[in-house]
Amino acid sequence: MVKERTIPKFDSSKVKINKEESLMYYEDMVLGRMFEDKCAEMYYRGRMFGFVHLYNGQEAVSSGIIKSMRPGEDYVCSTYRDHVHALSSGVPAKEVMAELFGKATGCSKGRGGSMHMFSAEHKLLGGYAFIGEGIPVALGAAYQSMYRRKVLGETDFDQVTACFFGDGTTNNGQFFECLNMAALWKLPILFVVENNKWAIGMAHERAASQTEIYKKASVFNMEGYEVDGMDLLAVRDVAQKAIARARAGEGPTLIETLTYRFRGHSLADPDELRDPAEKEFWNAKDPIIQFGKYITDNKIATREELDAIDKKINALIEEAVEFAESSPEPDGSELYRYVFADD
Ligand SMILES: Cc1ncc(C[n+]2csc(CCOP(=O)(O)OP(=O)(O)O)c2C)c(N)n1
Ligand SMILES: [Mg+2]
Repeated sequence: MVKERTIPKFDSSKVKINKEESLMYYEDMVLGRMFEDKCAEMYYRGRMFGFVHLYNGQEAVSSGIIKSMRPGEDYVCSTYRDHVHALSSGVPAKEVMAELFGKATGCSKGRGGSMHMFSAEHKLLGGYAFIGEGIPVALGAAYQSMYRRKVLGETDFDQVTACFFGDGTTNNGQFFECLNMAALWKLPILFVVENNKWAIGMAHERAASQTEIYKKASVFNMEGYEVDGMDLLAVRDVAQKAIARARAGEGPTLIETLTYRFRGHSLADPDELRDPAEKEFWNAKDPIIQFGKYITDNKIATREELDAIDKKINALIEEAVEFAESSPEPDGSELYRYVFADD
């Protein structure tokens, strides 16, 4: 029997969520899952190249945080595990898929690939391949929100930034420096740690002197929460609180989500290090199955309605692949375009 860190089960009996909202979260998680399953298939068929890091298992974190924000207005900053954050941010699946195929129609015009999804329109600040690299970028976005409101007097400017990164990244310097500045200047930012227990093949408890990451908030006089990252409603609850605090000018929040990636670190990882009992423990917490059960048990919607969503998303992903396959490669003559903002 594996010993896993657990926290008390979130009490969903007091949650207020209507049908439309429930199905919106469910659909977003299904989109993330099916998109990634299709990526694996396309990668192994040789349609995409380079490193591809999938998000299977962690969907409740992306959907619970991003879908609780204001789409297209609030900022999102990601890592190399960025496809699903891009989808939750509203970047169309076909543009994410085309980016993975390196096509000109991709959201980064085929220049970025898997680890560099970007969309100015959807306020996606990018995926970053160096761990911790996105944290100062997100901090800058939050700083400009504060500056516009407090210094330039744009009083109704209440944009919030969500910055995602992994457990391993919290041992890097940027994490500490940026938490300090965010707390000092009361910036409207959510630092969302996706603690999936592993940094490639390094177990979190072997790398961190304090394994409960949310506790690191206290030394910066910041709010810190631990939350069941496999429970959509628990993540949504903590996100709503942190977003409200940020909008009210009350400053940043560190949210440690306890989650798990169902696949290896990247599609090049044979995933032989992790104990099968550990995988089994976390597989049983599948966030989509859990939330689907909540919806049907509470008679919010029927299984048939959920199946219809699954079918719709499946068709959308097939279309995304067709779009990516039939899109042109970036033109060689345009190699130097989009290097500077003016382009
Ligand atoms: C600055 C830097 N050092 C090392 C690496 C190599 N590297 C790639 S992923 C990774 C592990 C990160 O683990 P974690 O932050 O837990 O994120 P996860 O992959 O689990 O989502 C490392 C060390 C890197 N990308 N950037
Ligand atoms: Mg990790």
